[in-house]
Amino acid sequence: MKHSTNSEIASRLRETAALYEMDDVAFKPRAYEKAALGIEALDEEAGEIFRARGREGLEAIPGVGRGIAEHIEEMLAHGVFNEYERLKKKVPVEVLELMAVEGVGPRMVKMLWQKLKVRTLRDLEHAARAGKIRKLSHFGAKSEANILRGIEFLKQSGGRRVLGVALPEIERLERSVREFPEVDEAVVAGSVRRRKETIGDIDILAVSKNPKRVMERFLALPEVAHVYASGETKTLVRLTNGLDADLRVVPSESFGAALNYFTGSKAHNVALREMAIKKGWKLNEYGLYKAQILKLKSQNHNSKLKIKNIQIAGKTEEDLYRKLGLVYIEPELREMMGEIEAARNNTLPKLIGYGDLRGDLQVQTDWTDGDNSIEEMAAAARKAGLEYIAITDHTRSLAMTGGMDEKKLLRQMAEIHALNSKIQNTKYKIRVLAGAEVNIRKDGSLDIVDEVLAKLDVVGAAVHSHFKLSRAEQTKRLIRAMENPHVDMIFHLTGRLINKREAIELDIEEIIRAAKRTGTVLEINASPERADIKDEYIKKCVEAGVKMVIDSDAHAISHFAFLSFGIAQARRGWAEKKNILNTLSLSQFLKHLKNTTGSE
Ligand code: DGT
Ligand code: CA
Ligand code: CA
Ligand code: ZN
Repeated sequence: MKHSTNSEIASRLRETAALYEMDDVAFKPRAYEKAALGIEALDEEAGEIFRARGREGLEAIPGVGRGIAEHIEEMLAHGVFNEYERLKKKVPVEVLELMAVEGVGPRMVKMLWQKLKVRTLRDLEHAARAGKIRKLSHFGAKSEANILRGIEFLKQSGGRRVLGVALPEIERLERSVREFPEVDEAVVAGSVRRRKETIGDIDILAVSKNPKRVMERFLALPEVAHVYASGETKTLVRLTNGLDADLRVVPSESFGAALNYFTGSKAHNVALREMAIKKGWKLNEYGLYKAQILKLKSQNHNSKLKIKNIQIAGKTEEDLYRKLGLVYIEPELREMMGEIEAARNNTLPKLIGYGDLRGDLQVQTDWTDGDNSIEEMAAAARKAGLEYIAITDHTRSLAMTGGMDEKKLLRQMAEIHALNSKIQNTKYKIRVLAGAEVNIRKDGSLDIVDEVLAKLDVVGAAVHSHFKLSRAEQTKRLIRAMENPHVDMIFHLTGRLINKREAIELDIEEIIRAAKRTGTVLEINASPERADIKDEYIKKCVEAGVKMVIDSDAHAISHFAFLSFGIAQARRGWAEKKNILNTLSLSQFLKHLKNTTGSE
């Protein structure tokens, strides 16, 4: 049996978490869940870590303790581990597949198995359509309908993966290919390079003089589970994580043209090709060509004409755009949203850069559902290059997260002030702001009184319940929250979870007008499954002059890495530095908030 890859290990750990939860075991589910996250965030294969540094190396992975390290070692050798098999025997079903349906949790999976012998997604759909679920105790017609809706939603997502979840693994694969001795250059193209929020597959482009050897090495990678097709220049495989990957090898003189072609989008490519045709040229994945007519003198003094295509660009993307009369277009903009026109007129935005953020305004701690203390989060943020963060733990109506009430908020505020004075005397400079992620109630009022909100440096308000209100009601609810003079920003406006939960219904134009009128900032939440607000809405905010912030929504020290996905999203929405407030210094940032009486 093949060594387990990181994604296989993470899935098994996640499944084990669910299996324990079915049995109401305390603590273990969370521990396995954390270990799965730790494995997913690695930029090295666990197998390599084990080979290089043994058990100790595994135990150094965040979230992995002694016991789970042993399980990983077992998986590296046999693909499974004992404890997993023992648990799985009791409920031998496709746990993760079933739990992918929104609203279906471990306990429900167990009951569906015991009562209806549901093992797979198909079984679940059959049972729901046959009206069997509503007849179970604890279930009703409503949960049956919800399950069917969830299944429908899953089908629509069509197997597309969330970029931020898949990216670490994709980048590892990119590095592996780049390190093949015969490869001069390798880049991931396609929707991954355009940083689309979800991706259909992975397109890798490599330059080599020995494509045959490159393909052989590619097929021998441990991540490759199945080969669909393999030729000299093109190979298509399925990876162990369930994603498909495409590898193309091109000669170096075609690299720019091929990169451009395989980055897409299709519509963007088609538009470029038409521009080339209008100039009398030809554009394909090998280059931009001009036809040259050669006159060949033949012996009887009649001349023969021959057409030869001469490459006029193709080694780099920059050359290609320049020859077509365009300035360079960043991959995140290549969606036919007006970028070609803007490139021709030299009016493209100067996009916010990946190193431009100086603060993070949504950070959770162990005061509620985060893993780490305020100080640990501050230190990690500092390490991630930030100058300020706001601590924004959930407020009371989110009871399951141990939400903060007014008293607890005031206590936390005191601790934050104490921490700031302590930090001032140390070398690591970061400023911690006191904030909160306040719940917006059904009627648009908040669950923390104004007097306490007034004392916080930063207040974010968010919807965490009543997701199914009508568009008119939902819009009114949000606008009422924005009208509160203490609410500086709205967190994850639409509440969607990609592939899991649909966005709430909103009149976005009206929301943007209200944000502008009230001076409320809208958040771009960088947590991979949220990516909320989406690129299209960001562009509308840019056009309307509504300010935004990019937040990690960190619940653990490793989550500051999410910020780059938020920046990608902002770039896809044509945002410049000036549109994003947390590119500013702390003092400048605070001046843009509604309520500037904070502790600055
Ligand atoms: P995905 O994989 O669904 O997330 O989206 P993409 O954009 O990565 O699409 P994919 O993987 O089908 O193809 C990669 C790129 O190759 C695509 O963005 C543009 C280029 N491409 C593929 N098929 C065609 C085509 O039929 N015509 C043109 N002009 N370009 C194509
Ligand atoms: Ca693709
Ligand atoms: Ca593809
Ligand atoms: Zn939230």
